[in-house]
Amino acid sequence: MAVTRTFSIIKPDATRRNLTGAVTKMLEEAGLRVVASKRIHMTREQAEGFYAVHKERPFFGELVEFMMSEPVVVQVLEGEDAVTRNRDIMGATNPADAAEGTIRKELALSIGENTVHGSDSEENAAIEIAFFFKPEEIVG
Ligand code: YYY
Ligand code: MG
Repeated sequence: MAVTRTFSIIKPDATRRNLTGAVTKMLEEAGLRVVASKRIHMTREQAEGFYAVHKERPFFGELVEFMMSEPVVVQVLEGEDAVTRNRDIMGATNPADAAEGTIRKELALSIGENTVHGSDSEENAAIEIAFFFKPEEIVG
C-alpha cells in the first residue's frame, strides 16, 4: 500500500483539556507520522472557509463558533493509506457510535466537541493541507 498524506485537526475541546499529546500519541501508535504541525487560533474566515462544504447544514453556525473558540493544532500526517488509517483511529463522528480504542470513543465529549478532524478522501486531504500549509512547512 502506498505511503500517502492526510490532514488532521486537534480540535478546541482537546487543546482546552491539554490532550494534544494524548491525541498525537494515538495517531502515532496507529502508524501515522506527524510531518507538519502548528498551533493556531482560527479566524471566522478560516473556520467558515474550511467547513464551507457544510454551510447549509443546521450545525454549521455552532461548528464554526466551536472551531474559533480555542486554539487548534493543524497537522499533516503521513503513513500507509493515511486517509483511511486516520479515519479508523478517529472513530465515528458521534463518540456514542465510535468503536473501542478510537480517539473519539476514548476522548470526545459529544458529536460537536469530537476532538479531531480528519480528511475523508485523498482529494480532500490535498485541498485541506493546502488550506493551512505551505509546501515548505511539510517535512517528511
Ligand atoms: O468527518 P467528520 O468530522 O466525522 O464528520 P462530518 O460529517 O464531516 O461533520 C463535520 C463536523 O461537524 C463533525 O466533526 C462535528 C460537526 N457535526 C455536528 O456538530 N453535528 C452533526 N450532526 C454532524 C456533524
Ligand atoms: Mg468530514
